[in-house]
Amino acid sequence: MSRTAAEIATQPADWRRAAEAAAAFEGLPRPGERVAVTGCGTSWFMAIAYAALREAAGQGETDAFAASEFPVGRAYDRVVAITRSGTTTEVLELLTALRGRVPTLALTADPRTPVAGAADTLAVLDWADEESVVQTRFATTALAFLRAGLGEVPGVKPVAEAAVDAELAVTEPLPEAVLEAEQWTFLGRGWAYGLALEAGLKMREAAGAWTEAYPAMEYRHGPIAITGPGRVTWVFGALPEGLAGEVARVGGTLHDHATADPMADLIRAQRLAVTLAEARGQDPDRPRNLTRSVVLEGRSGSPARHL
Ligand code: F1P
Repeated sequence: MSRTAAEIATQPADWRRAAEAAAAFEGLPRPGERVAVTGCGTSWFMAIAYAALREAAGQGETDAFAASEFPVGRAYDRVVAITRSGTTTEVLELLTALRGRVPTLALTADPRTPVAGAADTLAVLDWADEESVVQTRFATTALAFLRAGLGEVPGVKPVAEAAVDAELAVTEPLPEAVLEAEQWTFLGRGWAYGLALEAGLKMREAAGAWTEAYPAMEYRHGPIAITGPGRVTWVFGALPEGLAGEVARVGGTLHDHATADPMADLIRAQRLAVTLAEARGQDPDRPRNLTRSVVLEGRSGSPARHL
């Protein structure tokens, strides 16, 4: 078994621990604060999911930005950064720029990294750190931590229930038609949109697969043109009315697990990415052209140092 597959399998326990940690942690955004959440790659997509969840919880306006595109001139009460490695240049530069102007909280797997000095407050989720280059359990555990910190969110299961769904998602066989497809489009509404983005990235990172990801209601506005026989449309969370019929009309395969927590369904997409990588003769632990973290040197066109 690859290290990536082994790390994917620990997520139910990782999320339970995240919920306990969140209950004891003081530095989370407070209800009513105007918050921005940030990160790069997978961490940015978790930021997008959390921002939508926090607004759904009625806890205040919450924006999400890729760290490289963060509007530093805007007024926020708190900025939350997610970085597994603690070394990503864009995140560190942003935290440095915000120092003394906005209180910052960083979630990381490794407190012995520069992020410890760059953020005002640190949440260390080291039990979810990964040997794998592509992120799976750290990302969902960071989201579980933030999600648990929101308390009750209307229409969204508590993290403990999501962990029960995750138990099934780590073991249940993946449908043949999904495994054998040549293309996958991931969709979601609300916070599940961030998870759709992450599913698409995971498949690209681990398996070099052709994936697309959209807000579910945007799918009919063009992207459905991609769907057809041998191609999958995968919906996280609630299935929009009429969508199943439209996917069937164009000959696509629909995957939806509307009753399962969307974060648990992301585990299925992570497993699909690993299975596909192996089927294509790639090593999921050594993804093509990728490294654990991207550190930019010099900052003006000079090459990146991949850690
Ligand atoms: C962010 C990240 C990863 C991505 C890639 C490069 O890392 O963009 O999500 O998979 O390997 O780094 P981090 O800031 O969360 O450590």
